[in-house]
Amino acid sequence: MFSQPPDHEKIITIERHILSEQQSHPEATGVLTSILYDLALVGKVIASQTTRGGLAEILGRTGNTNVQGEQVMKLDVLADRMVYRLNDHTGRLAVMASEEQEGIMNIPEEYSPGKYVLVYDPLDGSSNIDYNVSIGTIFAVYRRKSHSGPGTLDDCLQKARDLVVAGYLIYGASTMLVYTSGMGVHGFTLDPSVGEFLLTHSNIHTPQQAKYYSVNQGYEYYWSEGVRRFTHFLQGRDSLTKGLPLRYIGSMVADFHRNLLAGGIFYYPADTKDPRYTQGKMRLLYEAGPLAFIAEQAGGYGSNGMQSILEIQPTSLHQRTPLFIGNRPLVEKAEEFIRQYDLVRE
Ligand code: FBP
Repeated sequence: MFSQPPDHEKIITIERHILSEQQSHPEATGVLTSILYDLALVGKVIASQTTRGGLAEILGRTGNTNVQGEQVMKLDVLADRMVYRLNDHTGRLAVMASEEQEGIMNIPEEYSPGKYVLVYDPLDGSSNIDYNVSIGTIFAVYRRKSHSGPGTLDDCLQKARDLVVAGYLIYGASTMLVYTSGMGVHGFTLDPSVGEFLLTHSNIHTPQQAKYYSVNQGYEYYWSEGVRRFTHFLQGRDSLTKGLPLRYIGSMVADFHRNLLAGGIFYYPADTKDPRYTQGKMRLLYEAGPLAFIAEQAGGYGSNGMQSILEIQPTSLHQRTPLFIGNRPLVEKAEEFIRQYDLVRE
């Protein structure tokens, strides 16, 4: 049974979309277009595995622990290798950095280094892989700062404000690629019948009215007073506002994506439960930074509770940060509670 051929009027591929964007950038060389196309291919390859789940021998752990001190899942390794292999020979990148790798990843000597830098979280939501819950890949592209030769650590440690492209892939009921190159946020859905990502969500803007709040409430006991009081505010406990429903998937990409489209706030504050997370759990470079860049392009805001994530200068590849991201009024409210109840006591 042939599926209804797509309406050719609606067929806007990533390439066509970026080429139309490029028209307003006469200096553009098309390299960024190609990098995004490479990442779309990554998405197709990973999706071809995730959609087959248990059939594809990709579930479960490898038995190893990564630089974050977390159990490494088989899909973490596959996704990490996929992103690197599909990008190491293109001549477009000078260096890469991944959540799964301790240090920077240089371009193999046989290939010439390019002018861009790719940092990425190959598989976000690892704890959900075995339970058929949406997971994702987060990516961010910078221009290199060094002039030539192999890229450096310094090329990777750039503020998210200086990003040229940020995006994520989400492997859920459908596979989507959402990106911004600083000209709005656009979503593409993978059409398995043609094997192409097609534009389905143009110029995404977060609705003014927030619909959900997303946090692992199970950790409330370990939060600061400011964060606890902010959560009570969201719940309407202070009877000043009607409470918001809680929605938490445990895959940040999926929680962020829902709130980006429906309106809401996702936060992962610092907590005293796990000594690793006293500065938050999310990684600044390849989780909080790119999503904050996207949020701002969609009319939202990303903060560490005190300042914009986009303005934080990274000092190490895997540094963590508290994260509050989504509708700007709500994120600013979180900053207000933290300023009022947490900063005073120090
Ligand atoms: P990774 O899976 O990339 O390590 O990301 C961290 C993450 O899984 C987020 O996607 C998610 O929001 C959070 O951790 C869940 O943490 P917790 O289980 O503590 O709520």
